[in-house]
Amino acid sequence: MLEAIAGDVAAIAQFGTFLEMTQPEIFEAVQDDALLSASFWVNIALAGLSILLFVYMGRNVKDPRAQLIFVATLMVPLVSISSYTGLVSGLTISFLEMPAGHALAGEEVLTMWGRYLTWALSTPMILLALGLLAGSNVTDLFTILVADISMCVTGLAAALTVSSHGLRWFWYFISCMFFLVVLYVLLVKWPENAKANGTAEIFNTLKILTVAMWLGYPIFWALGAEGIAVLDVAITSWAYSGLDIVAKYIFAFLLLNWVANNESIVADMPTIGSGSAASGAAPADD
Ligand code: RET
Repeated sequence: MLEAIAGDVAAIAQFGTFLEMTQPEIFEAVQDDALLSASFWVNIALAGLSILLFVYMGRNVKDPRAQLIFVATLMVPLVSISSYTGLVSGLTISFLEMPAGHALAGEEVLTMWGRYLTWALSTPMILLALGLLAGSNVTDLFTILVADISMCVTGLAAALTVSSHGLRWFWYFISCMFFLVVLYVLLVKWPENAKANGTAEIFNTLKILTVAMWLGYPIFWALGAEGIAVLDVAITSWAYSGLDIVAKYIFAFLLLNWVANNESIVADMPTIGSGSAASGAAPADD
């Protein structure tokens, strides 16, 4: 009986690390830091404008595959506006006490865990759109999507682990391994498909943009307050927000602009799941 109570107390104490500050207090802390809150509001505004622009750009798109690229890509600013609303309201931010061994050990560090959570929704949409553009087969598409979601969820675990400094970095390492799988499909598998399907030029532009931007996220995680803490929270947040602007809105604009102007190329590509998309040898069957 006593053991059970002691267990409950320990569980509440552990949970307390996440709940020490109330949501209104976190909201106030964000508002008081003009640089930090600007890094959120700028993205809310850009995501809103992007949603309107992309809906307008897609108004005449008729082919189902091109429409699917539009829907997947439109999800990116839709997830983004929700993600940043979560951050700015304090809902998806916590102050976590860093474990021994961390540069800020014992201090309460503002952790924007909502970012990592919502990346698990937005990044698969980016990759789905790219896979459709390249003409991926089902295996590569499934592989990249599960690796990507796993990368985001293990990145979330790295940020939320406060029991051990070593385990924070172990989660980070696991996340990087998943990231390597994502990079492999993007850099090795899909360029072959895109070449066979006549979308190589736009695919390669978007591939370079994506790889260059995505590499920035683990670098800033490692340099920011969650990692070795050489960058403060507001600067790290701006770094993520800046990467987001290019990796999401500029990426999406380039992709959708191309699809809207080249709908027939997309329409003539082999259907995903036809089995031979990887070789590019299959005739269009839709
Ligand atoms: C983390 C930390 C752990 C190691 C790695 C990471 C990679 C994150 C990436 C995020 C991309 C986000 C995008 C969001 C758009 O909405 C989680 C930072 C590898 C690549 C493009």
